Amino acid sequence: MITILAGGTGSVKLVRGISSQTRDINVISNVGDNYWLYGLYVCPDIDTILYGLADLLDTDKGWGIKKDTFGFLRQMEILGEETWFKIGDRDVATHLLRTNMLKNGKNLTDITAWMCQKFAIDTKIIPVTDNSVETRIVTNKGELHLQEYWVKYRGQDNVEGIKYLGADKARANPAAVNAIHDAKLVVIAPGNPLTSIGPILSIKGIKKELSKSKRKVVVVSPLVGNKAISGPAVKYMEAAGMEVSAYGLAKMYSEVASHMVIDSSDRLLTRKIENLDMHVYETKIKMKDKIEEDALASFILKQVHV
Ligand code: FO1
Repeated sequence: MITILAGGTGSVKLVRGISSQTRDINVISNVGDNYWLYGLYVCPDIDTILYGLADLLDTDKGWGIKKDTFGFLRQMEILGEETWFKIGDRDVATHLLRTNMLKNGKNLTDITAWMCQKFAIDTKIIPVTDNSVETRIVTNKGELHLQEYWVKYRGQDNVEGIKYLGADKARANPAAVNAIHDAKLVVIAPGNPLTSIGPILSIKGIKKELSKSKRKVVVVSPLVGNKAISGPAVKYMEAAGMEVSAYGLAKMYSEVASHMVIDSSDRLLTRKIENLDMHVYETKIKMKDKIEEDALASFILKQVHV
C-alpha cells in the first residue's frame, strides 16, 4: 500500500501517475486552503484529487471541472455578489452536497469517502484532519486567507509569514495516521512546501508518525533550480527564510523523510542533501503530460528502495 501526501495542482499529476500503476493507494489531503463561500464549503485540494482521478479535472487550469460553465457565478454577479473565486456550475454540486452533509452531522472524512465512491475512484482520499486548519498569509498590509491572498488579490502584497490557524488544536485524522503507519512507501508529492504540504505537517500527530516512519518516506521536489514548477512556492519559501533550492527543501523535510527525488539538473546539490542523511535520486521531475506522469511515478516505484 502506498500513501501520498498531497496538496493542490502540483500534486495531482503524481497521484494520477502512481494510481495508473498500482491500485492500493491512500492520498492524505491538505485542508488548509478550504474556504467558505456563499455558505458553501469548498475543499480545493480534495476536489483536485477527486476530479483528477475521475478524469474530470480541467488540466489547463489545474482546478475545477473541465468544460464547466459559469451560469451560477454570473447570476451571483447579477445579484451583486463578489465573484472572484470561479466556481463552475458542475463544481458547485460537489460543494453543495458536501456542505449539506456537514450540516447533517457527517465529518469531512466520511463525506470524502462517499464522494470517492460517487466518482468511482478506488483511491482513498483522506483529509488530514476533520478539524479546521486555515492557511493564513501574513502580508505587509495584514493577514488574509490563502484564497483571498492568491486568488482575490492575485498575490500582489509582500509576504511576511504563513500561519496554520487551528493546527495546534487539530486532531490528526486516525485514518491518515494509520495510512502512514501501514504504508510500504509514503510519497510527499511535489506540492507547494508551505501551503500544500506545510499545513499537513503542522498537525502534530501526522508529523510524529512521519518522523517515526521517515525511512520509508520519499519527498519529490517541486523545484527545478531556484524556480517552482508551478505556483507561488518561491515567494512563500523566501518569506519563511528558506533557501530556495532542493537543498533548502531537504532541510525542511529531513525530519520526516529519508529519500528525496530531485531534478537531474540539480545534481550538484546531491552531495549536500546526502549530508542531511537523505538518499537522493535524480530524474526529470516536470510532468507536462500523462507519459511524464507515468514516467516519474514508475521511477519512484522502481528506484526508491526503502
Ligand atoms: N484558483 C484560481 O486561481 N482562481 C479561481 O478562481 C479558483 C477557483 C477555484 C474554485 C474551486 C476550486 O476547487 C479551486 C479553485 N481555484 C482557483 C484553485 C485554488 O485556489 C488553489 O489552486 C488551491 O487552493 C491550491 O491548492
